[in-house]
Amino acid sequence: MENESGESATRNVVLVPVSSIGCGKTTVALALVKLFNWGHIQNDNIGKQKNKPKRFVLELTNAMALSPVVIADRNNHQKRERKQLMDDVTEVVSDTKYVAIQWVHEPHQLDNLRHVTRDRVLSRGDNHQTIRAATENLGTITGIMEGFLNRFEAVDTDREPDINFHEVINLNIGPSRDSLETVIIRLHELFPKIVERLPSSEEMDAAIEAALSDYQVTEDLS
Ligand code: IDP
Repeated sequence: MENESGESATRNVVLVPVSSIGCGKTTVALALVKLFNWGHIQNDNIGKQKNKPKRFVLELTNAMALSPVVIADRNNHQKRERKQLMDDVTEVVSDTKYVAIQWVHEPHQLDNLRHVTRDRVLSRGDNHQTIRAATENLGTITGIMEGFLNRFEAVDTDREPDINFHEVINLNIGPSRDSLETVIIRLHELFPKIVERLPSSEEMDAAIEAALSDYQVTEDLS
């Protein structure tokens, strides 16, 4: 991790979720947008196109011009995705600080993680572009989800590319309200000029409620 302090940073922070399907990354991102009006680039809103990773970075760097913090909403569950993101963003904005928001996938947590994420994905029914839980075969859905778990590469800050993270915020699978609070408290400590004030508990509750109810279909299956 970089030693450089974030205390004086006022912009160019990219939040990088490291996740599998259903952990709550879009929910937390939507709540952060409600509270802070930060940029939020959702991979699935880009649609299918030839060089989707480049397009994702283009949208991200455009959003960085408008907002001090931008959320790179895709799973980023493999090192090659994190490398592409950091290499391509840094080429455009050299002083970018990357903060990983990792939903920890340690072997002893996987059973619980599977249970929680399957329940969430199945209960959202057909409100999803690619996983139509109400009509798809259960095995197909769990197969797609297992694929993400099998490919998941934990953040390893001793090595490239994760050595380039300014900070890693680790989360356990659980209520997104808890994840939101953990992320905000740490960002306030890391970047006091950006997160000047901690929102109240009621403000965080309301942001999560709104995020859960406006949920828009945005799964990243690439
Ligand atoms: P992902 O972006 O990591 O795949 P989300 O889309 O944020 O995960 O969440 C997956 C589903 O679980 C969504 O339907 C969302 O509304 C729901 N969900 C997220 N967080 C919570 C929670 O804390 N409690 C109950 N349902 C949740």
